[in-house]
Amino acid sequence: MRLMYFAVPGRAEASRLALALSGMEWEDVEIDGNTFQKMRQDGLLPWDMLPVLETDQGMLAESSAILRFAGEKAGLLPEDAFMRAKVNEFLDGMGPIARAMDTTFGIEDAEERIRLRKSLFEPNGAATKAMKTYEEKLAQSPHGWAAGTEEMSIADLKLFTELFAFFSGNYDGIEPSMLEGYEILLAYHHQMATEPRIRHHYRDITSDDIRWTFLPNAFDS
Ligand SMILES: N[C@@H](CCC(=O)N[C@@H](CS)C(=O)NCC(=O)O)C(=O)O
Repeated sequence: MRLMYFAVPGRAEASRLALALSGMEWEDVEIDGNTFQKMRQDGLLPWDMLPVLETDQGMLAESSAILRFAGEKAGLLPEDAFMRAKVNEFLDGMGPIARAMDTTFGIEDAEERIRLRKSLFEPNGAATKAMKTYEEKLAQSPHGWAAGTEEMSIADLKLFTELFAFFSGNYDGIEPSMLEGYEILLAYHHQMATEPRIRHHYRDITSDDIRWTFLPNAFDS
């Protein structure tokens, strides 16, 4: 199988993690802008977007669908139907923050882009609202996992990779200091980053890598 996405964590990192933890054979294919346009023109993208997972049964699109597929193979979905639905609820519930960020990508004027991104983290901003909601859900979770599961699930892979990647420096206007005061999220970061499979996956990542936000002590200072 081949997972195809741009050379950033973004909407593919959770699936990359799930694929890695599944033990299946797969290839991580980084796509540049020209290749993306060509794939689009050639009709290779079911919904005209990335990520996609090329499988021997055909092309699978939509990051959450790919994550569910890879997560199932990795044993990262609960057996109980209700709890599996709660995991799906969490994946879908994370939509607003991603959509809010999406509105900033096409803005060419850097000042305006930065202003808009910072506004997402103001008291009534979409990012603030989402982060408070995540904290509430984590506080209610019996084992500290995102969707209230007994074990780590794909909801955790998505929350951990998509949320903390915002603070990597890759998105101008968003800084690690914006996490200050979010003690529950920071404790959750520690829980995820030190989870043995996650820690092992990122064992070769250094602090100058775009994935530094997934390292155990990333936000200590
Ligand atoms: N709902 C889709 C959204 C995918 C999406 O927005 N992909 C972006 C990259 S993160 C993309 O392909 N953008 C290129 C474009 O729209 O031209 C998913 O979750 O996979």
